[in-house]
Amino acid sequence: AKIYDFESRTFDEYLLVPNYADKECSSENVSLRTPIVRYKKGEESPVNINIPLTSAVMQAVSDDTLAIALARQGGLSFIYSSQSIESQVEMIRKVKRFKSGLVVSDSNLTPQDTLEEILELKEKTGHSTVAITEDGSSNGKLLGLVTSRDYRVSRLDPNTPISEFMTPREKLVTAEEGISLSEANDIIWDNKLNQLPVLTKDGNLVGMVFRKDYREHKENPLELTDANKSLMVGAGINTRDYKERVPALVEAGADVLVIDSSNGFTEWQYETLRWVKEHYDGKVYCGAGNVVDEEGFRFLADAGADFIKVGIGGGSICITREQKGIGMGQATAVQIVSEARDKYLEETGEYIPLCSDGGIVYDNHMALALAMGSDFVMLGRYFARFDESPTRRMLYNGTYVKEYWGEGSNRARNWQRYDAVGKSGGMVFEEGVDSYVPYAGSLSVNVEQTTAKIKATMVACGSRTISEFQDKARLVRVSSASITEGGAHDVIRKNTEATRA
Ligand code: MZP
Repeated sequence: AKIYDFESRTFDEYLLVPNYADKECSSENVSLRTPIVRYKKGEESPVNINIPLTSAVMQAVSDDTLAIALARQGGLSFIYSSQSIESQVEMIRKVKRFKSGLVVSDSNLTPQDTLEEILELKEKTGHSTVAITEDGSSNGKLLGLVTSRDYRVSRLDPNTPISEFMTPREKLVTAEEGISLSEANDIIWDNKLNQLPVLTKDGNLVGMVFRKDYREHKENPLELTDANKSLMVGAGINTRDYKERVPALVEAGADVLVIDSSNGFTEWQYETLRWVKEHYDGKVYCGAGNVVDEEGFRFLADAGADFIKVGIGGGSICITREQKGIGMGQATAVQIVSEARDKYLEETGEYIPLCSDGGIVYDNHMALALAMGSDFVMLGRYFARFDESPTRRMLYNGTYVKEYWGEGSNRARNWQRYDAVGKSGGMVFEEGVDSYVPYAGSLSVNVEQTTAKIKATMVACGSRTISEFQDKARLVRVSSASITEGGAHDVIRKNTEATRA
């Protein structure tokens, strides 16, 4: 056996050392846009996301609802593959059908109608938000709004009348026709809203401005709504039924695929990647993984992977290291693979984005993963905590939690991910656990706070783009004594609930 002469380490064992930052280096000037698929040096990646956050290929995390919420923030979900091809395709379709703006014309819905009718309308039109007017017509007086989050809260009883979960008009901030986007922006941010209905003087709804529309259309202050743009969505695939699954996902409009597996250094992955690349003449993008070393990276890079996921055994619900004794500390894995990626770029002129997958607990870990060479991160536990994740919210020992289980748990039974087929055709032992995570509210509020922290870290390191951050970052290892020094210490905390996030 070869025994490496270094220890593998994780994010908590590193800190970033500030670089000089000039006055121009401020959060407003930081861009978190990042490439997600392979590109030639000097060119642009054909697929980019606006924030470096993707959601894990997991039943408890990435369904169509979470995918829509995350895409609206500029990130990307990979819809889970441990479900039938038909239901995964349907989720992709729902994301692609989603219209980020809303004006439901002549929906005929009034507060007396029931949730069931709203759900039917949502299904038919793909709208995420429905306006309820007095007479059910688009010219009628606006009485309130129902957003997709409301549907989820109320989905238990389809007979609930709309009025019970509708946000009444008085609670919405309205603006007269012709408001500029910068004015709308101020109202939205001051009132912590997600959307701002735009009404005529008579109270008729003429459009809707969403938080994200402002950012995208800053230069075009008269544009009020963005009704028909489709959102980006990714999809997980496996190395068993890809010949049927991939064509169906591509047809449904998936923007990028990823082979979901706990270990990517296998002939299974090679065959799957080659099939996708050859079958679609390189026009369908497919990531692969997971790997933790140079050999694994090279293997997948040569096989044609468009991005490569790094990480084995670090996931919060993962017991692979305990069960099989394989893996590597996440920070070291990212460092080693990003060095291999840079070497590959020098040799071939092709840049392959890296995704640090699993084990991210605090927001500062995301910044560290980027500094160490990842282009984006993949998160399971982080997203599972939000309203939009597919799992139940419940009270557990007096606090709200949401359920979160691993793909290798008996609950998910995703044997394709582990290439572990027993005699009976399923998993022989578990590699993941079934658990709860603390409920944390809405995705948009949390993601905004997280991205604000990542930007602040980049500013402290004198960087305005992720690639500048990767080049400039200087990191230092910390002793366990200095980890203690880094938290609040030697004081009596007033709020004992407060935790680092
Ligand atoms: P985390 O964000 O919860 O720490 O980790 C999420 C990642 O854990 C996923 O993206 C996936 O790579 C990995 N995962 C998913 N299920 C299991 C399991 O059951 C697992 N062991 O390790």
